[in-house]
Amino acid sequence: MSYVQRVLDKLIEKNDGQPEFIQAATEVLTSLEPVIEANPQYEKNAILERITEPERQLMFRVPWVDDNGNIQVNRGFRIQFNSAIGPYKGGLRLHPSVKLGTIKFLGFEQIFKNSLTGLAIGGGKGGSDFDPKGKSDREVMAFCQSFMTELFRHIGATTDVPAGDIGTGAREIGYMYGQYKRLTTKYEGVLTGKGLNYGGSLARTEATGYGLVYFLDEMLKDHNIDLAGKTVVISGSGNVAIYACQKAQTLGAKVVAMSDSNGYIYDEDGIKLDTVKRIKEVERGRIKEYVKDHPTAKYTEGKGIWTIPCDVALPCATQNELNEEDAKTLIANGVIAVAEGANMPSTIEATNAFIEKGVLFAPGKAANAGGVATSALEMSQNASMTAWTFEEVDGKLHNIMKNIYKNAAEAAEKYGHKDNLVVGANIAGFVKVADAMIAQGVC
Ligand code: NDP
Ligand code: 2IT
Repeated sequence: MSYVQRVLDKLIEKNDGQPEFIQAATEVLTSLEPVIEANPQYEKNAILERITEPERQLMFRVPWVDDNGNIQVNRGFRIQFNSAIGPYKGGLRLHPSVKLGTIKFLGFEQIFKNSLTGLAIGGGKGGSDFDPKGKSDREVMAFCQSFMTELFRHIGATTDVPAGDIGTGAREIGYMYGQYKRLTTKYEGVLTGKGLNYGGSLARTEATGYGLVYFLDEMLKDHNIDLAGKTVVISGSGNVAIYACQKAQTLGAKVVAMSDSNGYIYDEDGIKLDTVKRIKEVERGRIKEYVKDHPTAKYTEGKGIWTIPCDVALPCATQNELNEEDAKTLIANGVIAVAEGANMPSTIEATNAFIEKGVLFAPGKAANAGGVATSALEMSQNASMTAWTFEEVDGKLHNIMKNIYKNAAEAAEKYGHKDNLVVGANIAGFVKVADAMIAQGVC
């Protein structure tokens, strides 16, 4: 039995009830086969056993008082997965579906993503099963303060730097930053995605979505395809989806659909992003309200966004939102490219279906790395007590995304899987971390 298979079997045995983590580990480890075979030092140094075991996993009680005076209890998580190439770095997810296995899969992906950025950031992730939806600002603040009251002792500007993810935006980061400062008396870059008037970086809000489209554009250009004039479908209508839509529209594409967890809108004239931004960023409302402003658009309750014919699909909501059947529908409708804004939005079967049919496929850990890369730029600005212009940050982001594409494409070709960016991204991300682990000895 191969080294990869032995490690995977053991992981499955040891991580009962963590299907998403097993899914992510299976995808990564399987695609590393060629590099593992060519480099026996990885097995000799037990790199796969070590890289799949978090350095530290924190789980804690988060009690807070709601607006009716009742005590609520949530569960907090922070997984400090790998610090071989830099301080732990990764977002905080606030969503009722969050379990230990969710954070573990996200933290594991983050190791390779962060390595791909070329910057000095290790892998980590955290969050809670707290649901910010429908809560008052005061309730969100009470939760965030309680969450940070435990988390603060485990993080720091050169130790572990959390950021946003699903359910965690500027409001939540602000409340958490205030509490960190109060508990530690330190004004430091311990969180990224901060407000612009207290250490945040210009272009961080836009970075994941913009970066996704920069990566997509690079991949299309490499195959002599122009994004301008293409029809695009984007799932989700949160931070990543909104700025992916903005950049795609700027580059001349026509975005015709967006969604939230209740349903999707289809606007054949092209999505009016100002309306989506108002509903989502200002009113914290539902996507169905879009049709009130634009009655020719259509709202459909439930899943089904992938049945809309398009040239480019950008899944930007959540994990496993695009399954094999969705992939077959997209392929039958002529999709040319799929680029993942979310983390692991395509199931393994869906990914394989795209690759087998020659659909250009950009895996999340490469395509959505612009967010964390810009977070690392925010850390640099905080450490040097400077602030760069929007153009400076955006220019660096653009270059980083071009480099990630180039490195992933070259690694894929070098190991005999030309154009397979799943293999290429996993290998390119892995090698840097694995070599650093070997250099640092058994730890
Ligand atoms: P937001 O909270 O801003 O938006 C999430 C969007 O996805 C919302 O439209 C939400 O709908 C939808 N969604 C979330 N969970 C589900 C679900 N279980 N089923 C259906 N729809 C769902 O989060 P982000 O835009 O920040 O994150 C989106 C994805 O991108 C995540 O996978 C995240 O990990 C990933 N990502 C984020 C980065 C960032 O910088 N923010 C960086 C890299 C990746 P609703 O409002 O109805 O819940
Ligand atoms: O999944 C991700 O890369 C993020 N949610 C962003 C993490 C970060 O530290 O900016």
